[in-house]
Amino acid sequence: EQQPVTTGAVTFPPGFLWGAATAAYQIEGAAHEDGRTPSIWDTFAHTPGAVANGDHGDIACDHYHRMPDDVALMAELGLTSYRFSVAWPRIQPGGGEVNPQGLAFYDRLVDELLGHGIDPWLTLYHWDLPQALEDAGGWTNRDTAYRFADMAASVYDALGDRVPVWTTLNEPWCSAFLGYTAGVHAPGREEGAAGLVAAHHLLLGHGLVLDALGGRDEVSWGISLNFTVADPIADEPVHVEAARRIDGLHNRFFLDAVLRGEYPADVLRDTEHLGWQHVVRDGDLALIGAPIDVLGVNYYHGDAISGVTLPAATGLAASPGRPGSSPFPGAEHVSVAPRDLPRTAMGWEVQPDGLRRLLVRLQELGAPTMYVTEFGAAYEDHVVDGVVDDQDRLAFLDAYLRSVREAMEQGADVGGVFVWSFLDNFEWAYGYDKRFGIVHVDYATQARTPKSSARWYADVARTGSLP
Ligand code: PNW
Repeated sequence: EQQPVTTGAVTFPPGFLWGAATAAYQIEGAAHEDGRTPSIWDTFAHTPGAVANGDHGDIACDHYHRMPDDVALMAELGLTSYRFSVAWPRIQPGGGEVNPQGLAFYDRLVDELLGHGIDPWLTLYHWDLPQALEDAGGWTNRDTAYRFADMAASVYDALGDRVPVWTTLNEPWCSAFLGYTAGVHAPGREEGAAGLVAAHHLLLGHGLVLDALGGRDEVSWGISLNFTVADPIADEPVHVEAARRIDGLHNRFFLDAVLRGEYPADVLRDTEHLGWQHVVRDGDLALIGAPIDVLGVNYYHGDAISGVTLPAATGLAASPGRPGSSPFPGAEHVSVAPRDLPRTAMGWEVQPDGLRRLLVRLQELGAPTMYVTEFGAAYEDHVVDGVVDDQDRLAFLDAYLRSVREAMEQGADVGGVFVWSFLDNFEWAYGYDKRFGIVHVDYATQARTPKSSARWYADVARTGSLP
């Protein structure tokens, strides 16, 4: 089923969006300023052994202080859109009362973007839950969904007049299953079915926000989900069944809830013995399945799935040092089998055709207009005479974009793409070791240097075509 990736010039339709993405905790720093209090990621990162090298986001890219220069650089690179997230612990430090100084930062950011002709795309939750709310149970506590809707309303009151596109959650699969089941992301809980409970409450939060703020003409609403393309390693029942389980937990659980207001019957059956389903109350799924305007698609790689536990299995839980538990409750026996494909510095397979297949499938499943809200790669960058000539990342982005264009030719309605990431940044459990930026950051000096991929992407954005 893999198709060869095209070569030669490829043109995208007029109006196609060329963006880049970041997230608050990964770039902002200023962890203790203007009323901000710790999030679960501050706590987790400061827990010995949780993050590579003991790295944390106290300073990160110092974007909080360098925001105007960073926006000027985005404009220089010709980005038409910028996807960022707001830090809940700046907006509601204790999870409740609003902190005007925290909101003011995003007010300035939005004005700065608009002043440079860049569309702000705002994500309400990219993983930084106030620690105070985690202390009350975090996403395993239903009340957190209501706190989230409350926070969202405050942000919307302040910025709803200027931000055209809003997404509720970034990658709830990661928040739920890496955070509460595998324990490799904050809050570091390894509690099996807690991931399913957290996933439901995250989705409920999404639904409550749509209920309160959605359905207006002025702005678009959506959610960014992270997908895999799960292929059985061989056409044998044990592997086909395993791939179905991974597809169910990773993709369809979130997709069916959001697009159709139901959880997939097979996933409910596979996880029934875990006793989590009583948290789903009457009416929840109707809220969760409310119409959205855009679907954010985050895609890095697919997975070759084996139903037999492999000794050298890779990739099930992202963490440098700690193996963690399986992030797939009810599918603990499943392994990811390494394929003979090139890999990025994350160890992730370079598999551009997976993105074409994914987008075509999502279209068939009835997705609204899709935006690839994240694609990109970490590579070992080298600064030579002030230049980062990242031909590997450039080739990766080129191949994935060709795949997007092919999907569009095959009927997928895709309105634009966002590279992950604008800047090198705090790569969660991997800390600063892994660099995803099209702009290099020297953390000692905070100097920004656009890599070759950034110059190339600027040309792509300017011409709307791949050379
Ligand atoms: C996404 N996994 O994270 C996030 O949205 C970004 O914040 C992040 O920097 C980027 O992708 C690169 O990792 C993920 O283990 C982290 O499957 C881990 C996984 C998936 C996505």
